[in-house]
Amino acid sequence: MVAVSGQRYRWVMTASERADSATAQISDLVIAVDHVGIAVPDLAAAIGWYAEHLGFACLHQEVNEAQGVVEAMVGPADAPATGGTLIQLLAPLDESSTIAKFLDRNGPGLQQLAVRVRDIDEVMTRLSGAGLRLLYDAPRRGTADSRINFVHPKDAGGVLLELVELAEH
Ligand code: KFV
Repeated sequence: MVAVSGQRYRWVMTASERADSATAQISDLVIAVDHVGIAVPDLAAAIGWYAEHLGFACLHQEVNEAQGVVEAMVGPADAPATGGTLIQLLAPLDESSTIAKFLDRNGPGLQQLAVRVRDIDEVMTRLSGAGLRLLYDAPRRGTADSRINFVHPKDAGGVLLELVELAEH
């Protein structure tokens, strides 16, 4: 069941849909490319760059202490209504951040690809069952109270692949 919320399109799972997840095709559980994450040294400057050159709005900003980032979601102003793919700008909170390490090694650039899923627990079961390494044993808190996990880049063609299940607000 697709529901429209104030933030974006979401899959709001009914109890029977959740029960059906175990037998669903993986293509039924992986809904869309949610966002592409870009490591940046200066969040305000990056938000300004996307506004000036692509006309993107800053749709959400937060600090995620556990992930060591200050982040902003930018994209077309109507993306919340259409469920369109966003760009996540990720700046390090401090030198211990994974983003600080990424910037030191690679400089600014693409850090991750995030796919939107429903029932992240079932998707994790499928992927770990297929031999892919997940970074966390259980989903952790992501942007706007989403539930997230990551597939190790060495098991995903050199791409840090995030799984994100949006919150049901
Ligand atoms: N993309 C591709 N390859 C990568 C990579 C990346 N982002 N990060 C590391 N690698 C490669 C690296 O080049 C190296 O290859 C290997 O993976 C292991 O690197 O051929 P090489 O040289 O052996 P490590 O272990 O040195 O890298 P390290 O940085 O210590 O750890 C990598 C990883 C993926 C485990 C770490 O970055 C991590 O835990 N990432 C998940 C958490 C995260 O990225 N948080 C920031 C975003 S927060 C977020 O997205 C949120 C809040 N949200 O809701 O969306």
